[in-house]
Amino acid sequence: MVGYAFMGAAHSQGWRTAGRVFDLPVQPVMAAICGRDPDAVRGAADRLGWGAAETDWRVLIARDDVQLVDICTPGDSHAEIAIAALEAGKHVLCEKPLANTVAEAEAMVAAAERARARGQLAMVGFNYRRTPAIALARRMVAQGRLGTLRHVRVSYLQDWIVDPEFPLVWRLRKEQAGSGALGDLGSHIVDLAQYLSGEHLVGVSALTETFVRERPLPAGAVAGLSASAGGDSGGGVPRGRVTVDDAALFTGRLASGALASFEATRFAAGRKNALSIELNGDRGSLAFDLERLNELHFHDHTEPASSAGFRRILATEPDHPYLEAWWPPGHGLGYEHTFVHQAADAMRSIASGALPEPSFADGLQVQRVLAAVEESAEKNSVYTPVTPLP
Ligand code: 4PW
Repeated sequence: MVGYAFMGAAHSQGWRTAGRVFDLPVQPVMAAICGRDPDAVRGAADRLGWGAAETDWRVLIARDDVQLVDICTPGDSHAEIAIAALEAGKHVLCEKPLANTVAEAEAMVAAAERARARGQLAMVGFNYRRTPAIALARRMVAQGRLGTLRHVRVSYLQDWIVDPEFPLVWRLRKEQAGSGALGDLGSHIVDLAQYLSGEHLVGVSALTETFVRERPLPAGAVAGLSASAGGDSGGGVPRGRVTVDDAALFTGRLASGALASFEATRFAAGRKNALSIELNGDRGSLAFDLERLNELHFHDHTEPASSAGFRRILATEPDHPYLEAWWPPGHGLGYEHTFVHQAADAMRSIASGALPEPSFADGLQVQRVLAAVEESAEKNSVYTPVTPLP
């Protein structure tokens, strides 16, 4: 693994647990973790359960005992590490968004295709697909339970930078993160809208905004979604420019003609990690809220109106996705389990040789949607086509 902050810890949890819960055809072994600070990475290795610590990712991917490289760094290093690892014959799992630009994502897909011919995995970490209720919703859409899809309505709301004095962490710098709420949160909801509908977006119309344009510089290295500002004893806190969006709102058209709406923001005071989805078809609707992630709401529009209505499905039955290996019905799962399922799915794809879902090509397609959103927003919401995959 490269990186050991929030996502590194979440992925480590997945690698540690997957083989103990699921009956996997191949077992993950946590060989080595990499970060630049020798003491910090040694501490992370001990804390997270890795066998060795490295300070140079090139050395990490050259190790004979490393067969898969899990990239949990900010987006500016995804392409370089992923391409080098694939070319060194390693399988790769890369955190989302796949890259910071479409060009980088295209180069990663080209490397993934070459590697696929050699039997290597290249998978992107859209972990929320692995929430049992979301995977169940996908199954129900594919079974035709919603009929012809008309609407997809998704939002992903957080509030950790509402305070204008929250420091300028890497997620607020374009050169590291690529974009702001759009790439960090919007990439998830674009992926989910496309995964659940089984369709690609063909065009978008967007607004983005940066509400707070300058922030104090952080006190030191920052992990997770909290941080404190630095400063000196005399001259106050040095400040820097926010170079990403704070919020992105957009509408889109799916290939079938269904309409989709998206909202991604870090300024929704009181909303911590509120990812909600609703799909409406001519035979029914589905609704999901990550803050109640064991539940899926379904309305069957073919039932008599007198008794029809949304009903709550508790997605904890053994025949629901991923639930065969967990607890008895009603004993729900949480955020971290999505990473366990991701690790298990990666192991299964490696063993079967099946194209992983989501693949690097899926990651590139999302990247193209994000680029179209940025282009549309620059042109004051002009409808902008999404470049299709070949
Ligand atoms: O899943 C989310 C991420 O993609 C996390 O809750 C935080 O917000 C970290 O980055 C995004």
